[in-house]
Order: sequence, then structure tokens, then C-alpha cells
Amino acid sequence: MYQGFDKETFKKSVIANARNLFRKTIDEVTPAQAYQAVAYAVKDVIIDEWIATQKEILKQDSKKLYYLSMEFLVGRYLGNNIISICAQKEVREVLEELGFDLNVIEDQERDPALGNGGLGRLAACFLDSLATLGYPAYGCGIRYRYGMFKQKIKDGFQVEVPDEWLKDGYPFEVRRAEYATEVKFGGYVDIQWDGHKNNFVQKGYQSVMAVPYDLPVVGYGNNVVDTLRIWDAQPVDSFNLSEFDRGNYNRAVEQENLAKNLVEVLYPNDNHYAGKELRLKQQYFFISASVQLAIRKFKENHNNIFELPDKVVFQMNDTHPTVAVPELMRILMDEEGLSWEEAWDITTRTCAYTNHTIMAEALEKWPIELFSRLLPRIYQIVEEINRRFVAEIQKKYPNDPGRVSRMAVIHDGQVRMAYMAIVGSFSVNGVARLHTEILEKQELRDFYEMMPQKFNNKTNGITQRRFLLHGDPLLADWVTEKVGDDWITNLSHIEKLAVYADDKKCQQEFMNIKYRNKVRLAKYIKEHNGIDVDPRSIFDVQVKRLHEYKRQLMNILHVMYLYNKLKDNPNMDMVPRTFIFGAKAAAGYKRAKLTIKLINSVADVINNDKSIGGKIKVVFIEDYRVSNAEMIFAAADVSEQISTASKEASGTGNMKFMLNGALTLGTMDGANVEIVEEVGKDNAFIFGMSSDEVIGYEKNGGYNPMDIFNNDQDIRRVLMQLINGYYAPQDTELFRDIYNSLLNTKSSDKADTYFILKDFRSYAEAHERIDQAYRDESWWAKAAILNVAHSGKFTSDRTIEEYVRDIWHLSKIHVSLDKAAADQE
Ligand code: 26Q
Repeated sequence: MYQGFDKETFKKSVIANARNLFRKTIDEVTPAQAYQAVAYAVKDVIIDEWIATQKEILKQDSKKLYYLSMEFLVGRYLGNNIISICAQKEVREVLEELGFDLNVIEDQERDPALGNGGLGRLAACFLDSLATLGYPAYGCGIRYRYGMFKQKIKDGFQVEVPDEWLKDGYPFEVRRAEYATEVKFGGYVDIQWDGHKNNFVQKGYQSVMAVPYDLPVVGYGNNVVDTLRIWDAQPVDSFNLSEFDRGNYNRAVEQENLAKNLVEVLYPNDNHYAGKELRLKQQYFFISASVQLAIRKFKENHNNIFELPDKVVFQMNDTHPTVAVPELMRILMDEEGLSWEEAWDITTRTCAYTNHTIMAEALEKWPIELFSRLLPRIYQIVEEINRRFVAEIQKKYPNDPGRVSRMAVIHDGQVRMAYMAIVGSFSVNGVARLHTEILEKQELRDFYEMMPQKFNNKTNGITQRRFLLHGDPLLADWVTEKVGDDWITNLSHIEKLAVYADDKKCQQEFMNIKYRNKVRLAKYIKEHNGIDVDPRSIFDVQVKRLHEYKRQLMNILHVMYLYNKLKDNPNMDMVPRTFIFGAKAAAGYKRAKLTIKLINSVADVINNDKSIGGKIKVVFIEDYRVSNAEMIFAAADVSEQISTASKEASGTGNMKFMLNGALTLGTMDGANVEIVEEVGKDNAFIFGMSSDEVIGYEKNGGYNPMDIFNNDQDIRRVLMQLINGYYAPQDTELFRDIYNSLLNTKSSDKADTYFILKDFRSYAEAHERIDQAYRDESWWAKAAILNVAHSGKFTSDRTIEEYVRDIWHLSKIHVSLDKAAADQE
């Protein structure tokens, strides 16, 4: 247990909080109030470690990582923090003595959902690992007033409801008004000659104050607490208005509105670029504030700015934070007085870039008009970056104008953010081996050719502390009983489970745990969906953002196909299957939303058809998010990872399922490739085209889904059911768009771009293999245990160690609490 934790003190703290916050005795508070009282008490325990860690970082003069990200999908804090201070048992006991159930209290917390999906959740896992491994790190992001929307399902359709996560205040955050920082937008650049050089001064701008809120990131059992710093926007008070603006009422109102709007809401697009002005403002807002503060902090105890790359590294989480490159250049030149060459040298040794997608539609390209109007000084710098880079290309590849137009940062009236990120960074990494290979050989080939030394792979990972220790306590205890608890901070130890895979008793124990987790999920489904599902059926799960490339559509088409088979032959011998979906669609993504409706329509028909004896059930879980995800992974038998090969950069849900002993049904895409490599092809169900085949068709054509439609009557029947009212008797045209997306007879070359029909048969066969395999309980248990045992590679602890070794070069800090206590005195 954590050194500083004392049960009696903790109990008193909870009681005192109830009194101070709510003027109530502890027996009077509601569960929501009890949550607050407990959360503040836990924060109280953490706060000394937090202070001690920051003092230690200062004392050691450690190099610091700034992980710049528009998204941090941290999920609930309370349960995770209690685990990290290793006081779960004690807190549970204290609460029981006070008449509360810890699980119920944890359930009161709203998920801070400051992210969309994989990229945001990865950032959260990374912070957990950084703190647990003892590395000095800051997450830098935005304190959106509204995070990812809450999803309601009404009449089968998704309805978005605002996520008011800050409504009752958030106990774990600390406002740091003393670090407020001004960020400037718009206006023009005044060039002033001072007799030696030109000075660039932004004038006539609007500004906002960026005010940071800090959230603790508690390392597991090591007293290290890092910081997630999220920025709020406040209007600058009129005293701060420059001479130029004083008395300009309109400008004052505009500035006030700018501050109000800036951090209002997270854009709910996942893997899709929307060229919205406000989005670019958000990007510059949090980047300018974060970079300014990092430099200010550096200068507090260093006087040589050339040492910056030894003390600071900025990791850019995709291209969203790429304005960090020109912003750092601006500060170094305009504020620190360095030359271009000096500033560029420092910048390109301080910034690093992670690519998370090769989907063309997700690539950020900002129109010059917008970019230069919003960020006039930054745009000048981008132009100069581009001018010099183009010259470099021409020097290296004379007489090859194609290269210049393919590679220039500014091209066709747009700023290409990925290219700026590459040019301005010393490291460019993909997030799984296959993804990095595709970047090098296809998408970023020209860049790889010109600067191969920058490119590297960092296969993603997940934190076992949230996704096993917290999310699946039964399995966690079982693993600990078998192999000890080292896996909590060193997941490679979980490998030792493999020796139990053949042991019949262990197999039974494992299947029992899985069964109890399925009962827990079945209860949740009954409560939330009113659907009865049989925990003895196979729980076949696809939970992730809804996107065409992830092919939820293929999954539901296969359910329709299976249902047809069952209708034709009600005695068909099959293991009962529960198909579970969970997915949010971007609010403006029509086809994705229609796919949700299709899933729910199919669910309605099948779940209410008594004639099939409950052999198939379909469940759409409303509002898929981190908190229910933990329970869903724990209950899964089959993990659907069925993206069109080459499209999913990595995937991380795949790893969470594996860790919880689900078998992968997947394509050879993203990190699935490495999962299969670890667990063996025999312990997974792999199907479909390879990424090379997909890329081949995309390049050369030659695929016509109509051929499949014409020649495969089962597929044809399913597709016809999309447009004959089988699942939408009121509106036979409802699913026409989905039908067209697969077949569009007018232009067949644009149909089925994600190769759903092409992969369908192979997918259906893989499902049959699952049906057969599940009948042999011993085989299944063995394969599931081997999945858990071979999941060691996929901890984010391993990923972070690789980033540290190859890119960040950080050193660990050690925090002992006695010292913290001594410092206090
Ligand atoms: C861009 C511009 C404007 C508005 C929104 C966006 C935007 C927002 C979010 C673009 C992309 C995203 C999210 C991308 C994402 O989550 N990618 C996923 O990253 C995971 C972590 O590396 C991978 O595992 C997934 O494969 C990848 O899809």
C-alpha cells in the first residue's frame, strides 16, 4: 500500500468533505455527493506526491516531455487513482464502514471525454505509463467545456446530447491562474527596422487569455505524479488591451466572444478532417500557450536557449499540434532574437511527430487564405519554411519538378500540415509495423527517400492497469494468483500464464471468470437495452468509432446473412451468438449514422423473432465510452477487428480484447499483424485480403462488386433486403444509400471502396470456424488463456520505453514521500 495512506485520516477527510461541501453529515449525502467527498479525499492524498514530484523534477533539472494533443480520453479518474495509490482495499473498507459501495460511488463520476477515440485514448494510456515508469512529462491539451457528445438511441437513430462533464465541478482539477498566458489571433504584421535587423510585430490582433487547469496523472505505486495541463480560454480584461485597442468597444466584444467560443466543444470527427476555422483557432490556442509556457519554464533555470533540445521535447500527436513548429520558430526569433538558422536548428531538434492515419480524408490541409488571416506571423514563417524546403528538394533532386509539387509544404493554395510536421521534426513515427511500412513505401515515400533517418516505428500499446487491473478484477486476481503481481508494472511477466493453458482446472477457472463477466454485461444490457441475452452464448463484440473503413457494415450484413440461413433452416446447428455493437458516429457523417440505424433495425427484427429460438441476438450498446468499455472487453469472447487491410493504422481496442482473453476475428491490418505474430495464427481467426492486394486494386482497379452481386445469391439476397423493406417496412428507401455505397450501378468503380463484398465470403467462413471452435470448450479456453499470456508486448509501458530510448531520451525520477513530508515542514 501507498506509504502516506492512513485509513482513519482518509475516513475523517471524507466526512469533513461532506460537511464542508454540502453541509451534511455523511449519512445524509446522496451517492453523487458521496462521490465528491471521496474524490476530494483521494485528491488530498495525491497532492503531496504531486508537489514532491514537481520539486524533484526541478531539482534534477530533468529533461521534460510535452505531449501535445488535441485529445486526452482519460476516462473516469476516481477508480484509477485509488488503484494507483494502491489503496483499493482500504478505501473499499472505509466506504463500507460509512455505508457505501465503492463501485456505486465510482459509477457517479462522469467520464471526462476529451477525445474521440483511439488517438485520444492512446494519449491517456501514454500518460499513465509515463507516470508509472517515472518519466517527467506533461500532457498539454484543451479543457473543452463539452467533451465527446453523449449518445442516445431514439427509434434506432443516434441522437447527440451535450456532455456537460463540468456541470458539478471536477474534483481532480486545479486551476493555475498564475500561469495564464496571452494568445494572439489575426491582425497584421508590422515590420520595423531597428538599425540591425527587422523586427516583426503583430498588430491589430485579438487576444485571449489561456488559463491552465492541471489534472494529476498518478503513477502506479511509485509516488510519481505527472501533470495533464488543459487550457481554458478567458477574455483578456480591458486593462490588458493594448493602446491601439483601448476604447474600441466592438473589438472588446469580439474578443470576449472569441474566448467564449474557443474551447466550447471538441470536434467529434474521428479520422476525418473538417476545415473549420474554429478548429484551427483551437489548435493555435493550446499550442501557443503550451509552447510559451514551456519556454518560460525553461528560462527560469537556464540562460542558454541553445540547450533547449537537451531539456525539452515536444511530441506532436498527429498533425493537429503542428503549428508548434512555426510557433517555436516565432518565439525563438521574434522574442529570443535568434537567427533563422539558429532557431531552425533548435526547433528541428525539439519537435517530433507521430502519424496516426493514412486515410486521405483525414489529412489536414488548411487554405492559405484562412491560415494567413488567422495567424499572419505564423504564416510568414510557414512560407519561409516552405521556401527553404523547396530549395533543398531542388538541390537534392535537380530537374525533378514533380517532387517539388508532391512534397512542398504549401501547395495548391493549402498548407499541408503533415509535410510541415515532417520537415520540422527530427522524428516521424507510425503506430504499428505495417502502418510504418506503408508510410515509408507508399504514402510518405518521397519523404522517406529524402530523410530516412527520421522515420521509425512505435507500435501502440495500452495500459494494463486500467484495462485489466481496474476493468476486469476477477481475471486480474486470477492472473496474480497464478503468476504473481509483477505484471501490473511489467506485463511481460504475464507470459508465465502460458504453462497453465493446457491445465483443465485452469481452463475451467478461466471460463468461469469469463462467464461471470458475461453475466455482469448481460445485466447491464438488460438494464440499458431491455434485451435478454444468454451469457452462455458467444459474445461477439465490435466496439469502436463508426467509420466505413472499420466495416461495421460488413458485420451487420453477415448477421443478416446468418439470420437468412437460420430462417431457411430453423434446426441449423449453431452455437448461440450475441452480436454486440457499440459506436459513435460523427454528428455530420450521414452514412455512419444510417449504419447505426441499420444495426438497430436488424436487432429489432431478429431479437423479436421467436422462431429462431434465441440463437442470434443483436445488441447496440448506447453511448460507448471508456467506462463501459472496460466492462465490455472483460466480457468478450470474440474481438471483431475487421478493417479493410491497410486502413487501420494500429487499433488499440484489439489489444484490450486480447488482454482480456478474447480471440481476434480480424484482417491482417494495423497491429492485428503483430497480435497474430505474438499469439500464433492458430489462436486467432484471420481472414480477408492483404494490404498489398487492397493497395493493388486501389492503384490498378479491377474490382467490380457487381460481379459478386451477380454470382453470389446469398449476398444478393442480403443486399436486396436493404431496399425491399425487410428491415424497414415503413420506409423501403431508408437504406438505399447503403445499398448504393456497395453497388452504385452507375459508376461501379466508386462502389464498395472498402471491399466489403470482396471480403464477405472469407469473413463468413471465419465465423464458421469460430462456431466450430467454440464447441470445444477446452480448446477455446486454452486459446483464450494464450491470448492473455502473449499480450505482454502490447502494454503502453513497452511503447513508452521505446519512445524514450529512440526519441525522447528522458531519465527517470525517484520520489520518496518521506522527503515530500520533510519538504513540507
Ligand atoms: C482533424 C481535423 C479536423 C477535425 C478533426 C480531425 C481529427 C480528429 C481525430 C482527425 C483524426 C482524429 C483521430 C484519429 C485517430 O483516432 N486515429 C487512430 O489512432 C489510433 C492511435 O494511434 C490508432 O490505433 C487507430 O488505428 C487510428 O485510427
